[in-house]
Amino acid sequence: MVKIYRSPNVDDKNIKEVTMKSVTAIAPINIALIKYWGKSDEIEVLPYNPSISLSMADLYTKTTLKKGDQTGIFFYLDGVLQNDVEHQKVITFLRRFKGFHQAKSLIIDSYNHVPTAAGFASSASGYAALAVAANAYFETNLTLDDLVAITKQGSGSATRSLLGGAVLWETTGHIKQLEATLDDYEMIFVVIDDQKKMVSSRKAMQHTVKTSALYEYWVKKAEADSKDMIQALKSNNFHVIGNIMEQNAKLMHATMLCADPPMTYINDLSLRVWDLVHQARKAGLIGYVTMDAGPNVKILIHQSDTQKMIKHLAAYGFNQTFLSRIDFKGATLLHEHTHI
Ligand code: 2P0
Repeated sequence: MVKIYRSPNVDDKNIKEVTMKSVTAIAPINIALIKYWGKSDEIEVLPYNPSISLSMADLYTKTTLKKGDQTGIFFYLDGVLQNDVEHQKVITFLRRFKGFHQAKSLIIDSYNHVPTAAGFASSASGYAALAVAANAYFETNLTLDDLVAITKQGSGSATRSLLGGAVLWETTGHIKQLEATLDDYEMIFVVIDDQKKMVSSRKAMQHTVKTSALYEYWVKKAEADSKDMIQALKSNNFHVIGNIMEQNAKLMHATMLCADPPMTYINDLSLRVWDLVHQARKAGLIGYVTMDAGPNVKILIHQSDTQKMIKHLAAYGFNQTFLSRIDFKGATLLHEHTHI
């Protein structure tokens, strides 16, 4: 049976529908070079330290908003009508757009263009695409700052998916695109585990902030790393970018390991891949590793070296890999159709 989800406060007599159209937006996922790990303000969703990410051109979410035939809010992800919990998340997010309350019928149709069973979370691209689509659908004409303020309520890292290239998310909550030449950069994603993560990043970062003996040091070091990364990106120094990225990821995971009780997303296979990339580097094949809230490994590399690295990993049994180039557009409105 199909459930009907109604937005609250709908007054049938007084409905001004703005919804005679369909809008579609896409947003890239992003991979952090300098990680976001902990909120100084849980309500406003402000990060303790600045973070910097690269948007990914080939991994994205595409979301269409359109009027449905039935009364209610219907949220589909990859063609599947979502459960109550997922509907509530989306409705809570969309309530921040003026005009949402007046929508008596709305279909949210979202597709994650990330290889299936890859175990890569796409909440960042999902909320960024939804924000940009909703801004057009409800004709709210929000500024980038306003969009950031809404998007971070969905997921902090989603703010960085609003822009392309290298993106800085500051502790004040603002985002900006950094000066960087990244044309020949690529990211290899090595699939270690395709299962949903055991502990959500939201919970894991709260636990780390509260209990990790390393947390204060993490914040200071991430601030310094951000400054150094901004310079390295500006001068397009691949080795410096890669080294800072690797050190920063290690410190984030070490900070989690120092939480009480300790926690980690790294497993023995992640470490094995990390080691293989190091061995390759010693032999002159240069790639740098980062990891997020899961055991999968990402490798930043020049496009000309990608196939060699993939072969090297496959020789040791790591043959589930996929690639992305860098995205330079950020979240983008694709089309807007008005139906008569
Ligand atoms: C990042 N991660 O900078 C870090 C590194 C995961 C590891 O941002 O609580 O989903 O919704 O703001 O943005 C994942 O955390 O967390 C994340 P919330 P989010 O990419």
